[in-house]
Amino acid sequence: MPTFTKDTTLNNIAEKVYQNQRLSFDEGVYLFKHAELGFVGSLANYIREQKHGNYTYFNKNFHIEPTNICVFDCKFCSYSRAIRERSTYDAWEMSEQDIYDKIKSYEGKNVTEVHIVGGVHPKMGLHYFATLIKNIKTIRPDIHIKAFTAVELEYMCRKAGVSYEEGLQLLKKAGQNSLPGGGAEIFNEEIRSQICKDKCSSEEWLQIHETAHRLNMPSNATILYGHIESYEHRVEHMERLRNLQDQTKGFNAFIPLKFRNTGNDMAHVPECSVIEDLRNYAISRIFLDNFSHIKAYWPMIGRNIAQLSLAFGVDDIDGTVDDSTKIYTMAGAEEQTPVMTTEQIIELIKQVGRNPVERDSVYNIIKDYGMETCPA
Ligand code: V47
Ligand code: SF4
Repeated sequence: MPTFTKDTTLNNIAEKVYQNQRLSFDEGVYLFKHAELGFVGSLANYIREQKHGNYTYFNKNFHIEPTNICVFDCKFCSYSRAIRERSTYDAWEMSEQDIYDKIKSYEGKNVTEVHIVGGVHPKMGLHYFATLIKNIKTIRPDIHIKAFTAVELEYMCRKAGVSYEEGLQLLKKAGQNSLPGGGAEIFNEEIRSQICKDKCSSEEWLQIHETAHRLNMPSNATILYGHIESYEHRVEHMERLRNLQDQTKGFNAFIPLKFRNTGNDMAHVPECSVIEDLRNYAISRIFLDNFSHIKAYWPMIGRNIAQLSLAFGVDDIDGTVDDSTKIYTMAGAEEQTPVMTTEQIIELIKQVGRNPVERDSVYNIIKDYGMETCPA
């Protein structure tokens, strides 16, 4: 077994990784507190290549954000507007027809997924969204609909007076296929009460994902990191996800989201460094042994760091995205026009010596692009 460092605890952790053994909470925290980027990077890359070789996944998708009107007031959110601000220039509410027109604008284009999330609008409820999903599926029967964070779902179900199971069953019957990973933020309730106090609790977030998995609706999971949380909070968050994944196996990907501080009530909190972003990807890859995929969301982190992340445990960079709306751009994300053509995404992956693979929303391979034109 190679020795990486003089630190015996780190060497023991490395040995566990090479023997496919699960790390404990304390070991996860130890990595965050004591391991350098090179150390965690090489362990994460080992796991990534064990699981996926050189494959780097992406899909052809686009986003719809029906509204940024929101009943909640998360301190880190740059994009939501209260209902009383609905007539201000930067608030929007798409009509049903706007949404159908957007779906129709992709006619003849071989996108495979639409990602629908937005603010939690007081007037757009469960039955409204069930009809919307049903009509989208009529217009575009082949498309995979990944929609509604657990935060939106908790509110919809509560307002409609139905259980999570009843609400999700209705949406599934209408044509919703899976759930995105948003709204998880940081599960620790003390931190949650400081950054997003009104919205669904960590327990509710986990219950909704557990219910979805039971109904055969897979989902993703996120973490919002790099603000006022501690390393213990990050590991606690991942441990709770790892426990649920042991039970359900319903999570596809884990998506770390870097806190961005432009235009929100946490603008005084500095953003973390690129080194910390990469360490966070790597430690996620090492700790979440039962998650198949770690995703770098390139519109948020930028194309260059997304490329770098592929050497630090990441195997998925989301998709072509075509996001004309604003959740990240308003928070200061790298990409002001988050859209890449398939050719650009393939080039981005090949440039760093990885093998681009187009996938569908549940990671069936659609096309393997090989590695024939590798970088200089
Ligand atoms: O939950 C909001 C985050 C999330 C900020 O499942 C911010 O494939 C950083 O979850 N700085 C929603 N992050 C988006 C999301 C997502 C994105 C891409 C793919 C998938 C998927 C899911 O956006 C929110 C919140 O954590 N967010 N504001 C901010 N200032
Ligand atoms: Fe609303 Fe989501 Fe923004 Fe929170 S993060 S205020 S729930 S849109």
